[in-house]
Amino acid sequence: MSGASTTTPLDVTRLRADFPILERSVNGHALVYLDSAATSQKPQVVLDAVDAYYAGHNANVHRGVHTLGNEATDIFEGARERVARFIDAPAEGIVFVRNTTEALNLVASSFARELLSPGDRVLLTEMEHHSNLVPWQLAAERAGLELAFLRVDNDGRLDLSNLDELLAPPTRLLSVGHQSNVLGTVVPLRSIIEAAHARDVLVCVDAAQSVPHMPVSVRDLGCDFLAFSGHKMCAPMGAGVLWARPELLERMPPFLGGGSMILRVSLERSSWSTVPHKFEAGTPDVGAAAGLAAACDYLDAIGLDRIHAHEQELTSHLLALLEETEGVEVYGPQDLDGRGGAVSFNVAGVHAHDVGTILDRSGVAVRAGHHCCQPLMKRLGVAATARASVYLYNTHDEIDAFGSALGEVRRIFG
Ligand code: C6P
Repeated sequence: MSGASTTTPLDVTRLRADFPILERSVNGHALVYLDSAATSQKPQVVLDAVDAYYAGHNANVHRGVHTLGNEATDIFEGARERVARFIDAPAEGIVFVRNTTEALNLVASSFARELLSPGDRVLLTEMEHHSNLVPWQLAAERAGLELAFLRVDNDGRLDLSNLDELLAPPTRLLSVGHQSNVLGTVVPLRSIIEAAHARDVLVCVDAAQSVPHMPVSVRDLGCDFLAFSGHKMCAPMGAGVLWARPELLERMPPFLGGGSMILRVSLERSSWSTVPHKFEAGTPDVGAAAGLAAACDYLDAIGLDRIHAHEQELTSHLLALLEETEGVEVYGPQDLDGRGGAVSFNVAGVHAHDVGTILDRSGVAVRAGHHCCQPLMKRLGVAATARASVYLYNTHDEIDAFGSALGEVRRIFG
């Protein structure tokens, strides 16, 4: 959790100097990177931490009797403690995985196998990323589960009018995204979790789009599982995190089998190592974990509340600019109430991919497509959207540059 409780504005000019990639140009223009919801850029301190690990300490973990092995283990286990502090959670519940997708597959596969029975219901929402949908479809098929869905209203918010009904038996688990990667909608998790727990329903949170952008406290939320990806919060690709209540991890069977996750192995059967190691089969990505710990230090030193305030200011500017632009439709909440900095839109008569390609000619990077949310695209009645998403290093001027480049799209197709 962030130690800085002040909301003093960020010194973005100074902070941008931390990110070497922001110095480059694209197609003859200064890079305007508005695709951080897909993956964030990395500050030099994170690159240095990965480099320092490989240059000075590289060895396999949890095995060595030698000095390098012990140092690598300390770095890896130190990263676990650091990440736990970042999300204000007990460290023994941190399982290192590759990304959010793997974390959610772990929960769906392992929890469903042992702790759910045929006929049990898992509640999801219409705006989930495929990573929080497909693993549950697979689990439902294997374990005979029923899936149910909270719907999205016309403002792009979750329709919670039938939440109580959907939390009733046979619902056993709710798995929900904290912030939609398409609509930017932030879900009122605290009250949803309270309602779920009142019905003895466990809650799994896909925090891929929230942990990088706002202070998130597991203790405060009271969730049972929380998944996120380091690469969206300034850390390297390959460092993903599942936090789970340790008592649940104790009861869940392993996800993958192999080295590092066992206690004893005979030819016929095996017993498992302690939690969380039971879920970390094989050699982990220690370099990425070192980078993730450095990213936690970096973001906490700035303050997640200040980052959030900065993003809110940019999002407000972005929404106003899109509203002023003729022929543009924005999907999701139209104001800052319950929304973050991922903004999807379409330009009338222009395919989202063409919008993205023309913006790129001006050095502006946005994402275009279904954003791994095909059911949500169906709900919105579109095949694809363009999406601009902001982070701590973006500036007001960059939003203006995006606006000018969007004008070019309208000029070409107008
Ligand atoms: N969204 C985007 O929107 P991975 O790829 O495993 O690190 O993250 C998957 C994932 C899960 N949940 C949400 C809400 C997400 O936004 C994402 C990743 C990216 O551009 C890539 S599709």
